[in-house]
Amino acid sequence: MQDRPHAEIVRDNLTSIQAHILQEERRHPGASGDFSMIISAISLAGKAIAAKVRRSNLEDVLGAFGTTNVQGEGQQKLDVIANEIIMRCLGDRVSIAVLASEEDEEPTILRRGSEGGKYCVLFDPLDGSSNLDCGVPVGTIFTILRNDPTIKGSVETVCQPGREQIAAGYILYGSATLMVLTTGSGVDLFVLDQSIGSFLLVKRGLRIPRNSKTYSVNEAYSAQFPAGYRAFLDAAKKDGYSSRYIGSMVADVHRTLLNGGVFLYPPTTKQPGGKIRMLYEANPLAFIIEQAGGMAYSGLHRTLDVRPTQLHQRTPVTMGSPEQVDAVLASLRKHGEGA
Ligand code: P6P
Repeated sequence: MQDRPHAEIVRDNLTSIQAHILQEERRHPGASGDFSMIISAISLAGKAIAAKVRRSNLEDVLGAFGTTNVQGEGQQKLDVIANEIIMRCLGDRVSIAVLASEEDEEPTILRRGSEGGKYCVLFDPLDGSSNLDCGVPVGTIFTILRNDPTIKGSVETVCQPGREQIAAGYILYGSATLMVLTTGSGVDLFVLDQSIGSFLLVKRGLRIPRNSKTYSVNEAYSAQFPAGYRAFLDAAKKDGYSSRYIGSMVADVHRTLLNGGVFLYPPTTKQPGGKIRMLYEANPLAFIIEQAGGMAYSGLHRTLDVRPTQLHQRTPVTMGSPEQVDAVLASLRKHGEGA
């Protein structure tokens, strides 16, 4: 089947992310504008974090902060700074009930549903931050869920299957600062024009290539992978695949979104449940990949159908082009695992 063009390249108008969201909002009669205010706050946080990342080798913001986060990982100074920036940008948005961050053990309750909290925002403030010191791209990942005021606990409120997401995206701090966003009607790409301080729409309706012979995995752990994953990688090598692995999931998934292929973080003997966090890494990125025509699985389960039970739970991930993800799933089924 002929692939749809990978995207509609936007050259005619200058459309900022704010204008784009307002246009999208007009497609939903009765929209209150609360949602647009959240996306605008995330865009502001992204610009502020980008400024910090760009200057990270000039200011004392690199290296370890000296504490460990709930994941038991050493926090980088910029992890803490990025987390604070996002909290400050989102904190005054009256439509947000709960904020949850990779860096914080518990969610932050800003206001109860009865006080107007319609949404929950979850985020990984700086994914891949351990790569910062060597200039490797890092990213902010975010997702927006509806707040159900009838649910008492903040953790229970945010532990929703990924298919409930109403928006998700990431900001990639790389050679350029990019924002990729879906609100459930396809995937759009924005680039930060630093000369005017605005994220501008450059591609509308991104589509992932159906088939591309590239895999992205940390092969150093392959001896620890279940047999089905190892068999897929062995077959791929014989079938002329190339390998690309940056070690920052946002960068690896962004490349996969644009060029195709498959990103994998399988279970290992060291982390049998996988390493990638379900709620604020796997789910938002899976939503984007699916909205672009790709597939995203956790073992043999569609990632967006998994019902989370813990805020920081982890999952194995396989996401990318349909042909490649199907090949991984076939290998897992053949070797009887991945459940
Ligand atoms: P490894 C970064 O810490 C991260 O969570 C993802 O961004 C990245 O894909 C993964 O870990 C890299 O893990 O074990 O290959 O270093």
